[in-house]
Amino acid sequence: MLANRREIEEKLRREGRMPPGQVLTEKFPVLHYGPIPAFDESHWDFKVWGAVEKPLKLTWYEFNQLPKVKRQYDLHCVTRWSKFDTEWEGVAIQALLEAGLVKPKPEAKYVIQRAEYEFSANLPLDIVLSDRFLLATHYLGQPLTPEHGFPLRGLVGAIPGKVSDQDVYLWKGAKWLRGLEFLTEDQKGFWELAGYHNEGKVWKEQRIG
Ligand SMILES: Nc1nc2c(c(=O)[nH]1)N[C@H]1C(S)=C(S)[C@@H](COP(=O)(O)O)O[C@H]1N2
Ligand SMILES: [Mo]
Repeated sequence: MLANRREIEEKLRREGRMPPGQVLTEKFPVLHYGPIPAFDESHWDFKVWGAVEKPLKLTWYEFNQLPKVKRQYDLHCVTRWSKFDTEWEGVAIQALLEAGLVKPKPEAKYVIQRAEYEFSANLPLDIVLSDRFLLATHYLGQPLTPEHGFPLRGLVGAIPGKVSDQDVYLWKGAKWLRGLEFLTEDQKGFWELAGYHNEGKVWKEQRIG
């Protein structure tokens, strides 16, 4: 078992998929600050506002009418575990753009995810618009578990086999996501204000600010 794990880890390193300072995990650790919020469908909404042509508000029912995609991601946590080829499903931001529901203003440059209990996480707009970001509802074919963000989380991961300078640590995806605020100027999120690096790029090991 252990030998096998080492072999897999060695292979990932040889393939250049293991960022510096990371180790392989096959578990899915749970990490967050504060309690797990309850989901109440009658009060839940998903909002988009700020530097967009028109604000958007969707109920859980409406959100689930949007087309969903399946994606695989390599996840890199700043606490030094990495998990590879994880299988997710959710709504791509591109789907919101294509449906005409969200039109970023030309001056929009950043997006801050707003979650339950005032949690937030900031990212540059180009990362949010890329395939590495997903509004995730399912993991391994099942709805998210409460501790991993049910009913909706912002998820940011690396695309397997496609190492990029835009790969950022997992903290930059907000569990229990309730909205996206588009911004013209960057604003730090919860962990960034607590001392984590503002950009959090994994290949540069941007762990603390
Ligand atoms: N709402 C919320 N989302 C959050 C956090 C949090 O504290 N609150 N922590 C982040 C951090 S630091 C990490 S590493 C990942 C962990 O996701 P996981 O628990 O699914 O592994 O969630 C991120 N999203
Ligand atoms: Mo974290």
